[in-house]
Amino acid sequence: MGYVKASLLVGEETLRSPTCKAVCLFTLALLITSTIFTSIAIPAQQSSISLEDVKLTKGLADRLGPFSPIEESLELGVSWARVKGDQAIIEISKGVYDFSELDLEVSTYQALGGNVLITIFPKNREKPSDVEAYKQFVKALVERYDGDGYEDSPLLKYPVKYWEVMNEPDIQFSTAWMPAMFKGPPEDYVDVLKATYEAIKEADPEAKVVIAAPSIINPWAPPDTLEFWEEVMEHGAGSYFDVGNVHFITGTESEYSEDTDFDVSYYKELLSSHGVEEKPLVITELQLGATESGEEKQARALVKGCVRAFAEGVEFIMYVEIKALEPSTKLPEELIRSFLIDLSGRRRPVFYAFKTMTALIGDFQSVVKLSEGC
Ligand SMILES: [Ca+2]
Repeated sequence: MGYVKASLLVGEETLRSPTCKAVCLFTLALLITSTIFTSIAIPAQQSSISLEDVKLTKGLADRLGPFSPIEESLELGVSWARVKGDQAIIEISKGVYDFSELDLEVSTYQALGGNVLITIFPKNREKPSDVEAYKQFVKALVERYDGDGYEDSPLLKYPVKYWEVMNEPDIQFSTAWMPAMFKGPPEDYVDVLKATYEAIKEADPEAKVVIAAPSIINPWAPPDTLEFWEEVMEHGAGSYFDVGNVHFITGTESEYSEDTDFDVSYYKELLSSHGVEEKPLVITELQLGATESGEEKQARALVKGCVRAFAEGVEFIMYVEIKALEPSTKLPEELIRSFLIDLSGRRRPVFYAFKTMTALIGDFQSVVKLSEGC
């Protein structure tokens, strides 16, 4: 493995946009690894694998997702996939688990070099009435994919080490295209987080527990959204996750600037204001909407925002959707405007910006902020 120290000027160098200012916006030194990727086929029933081994496995040094749809993902050079570990689907009767669908999903991504984060959902998307039974489910789930050779999926190629505890639990209402994410007050979510954390660590002490992200975390967020997360932190959530989590969801280019860090700074303030120690961060949902006239800005903001987020300590970022994966009639206009490939199949500038970014910085090992100007 060799290392190349490179300096990246984010802006006109990357996107060649005629509207970019000629001056430096954000200069970062990136240590880009030139790792020789070798496919490490690990028989599922052999010796245990450490977290460090995972990072050396094919494709796992990459920092971007999603890994779906597969063909476009391979072209874009992304590697992170996010799949559901849903108790309602897996626990077919009390204490009886059917992992067949998830086994296949995980192994498909892994076979192509993808890294997998699994989002855990308790049955009914609420605090379980039987917490111990829920913990047994979580332990069985983690044991299935931890790669320690004990009760592993026979299809497992390398371990799953990142586990997200539900999704945007502050969304407690359903819409035509989106179910309620959680039913219950903030303290109930903390109870789910605690139970999940304890079960995960019992099954695999090396695993990383990722807290659910707020649906919105900025000064424009609805007051009840911010209050939900204030209360989550006040109820001691900080002791029950290893990795913080941010979502940045926008509908048009008017909702973000090219100076964005995808709300990472607001999230850090949320944690620090409640005495939560600094933690690594991930962005499990990024959505940059743009009208046709805003597509250039969308492309620039993607690259600049990703670099700024990485500089703030974000480990990996997953874009919400590369293209429509279901009939567009079901989807809101805001989401459609964020696709890298539009409904006619046209690749928007943001698609090429994404592809260029993964080629240039997809495998960086560390990032250091040198200066910030303009
Ligand atoms: Ca195992």
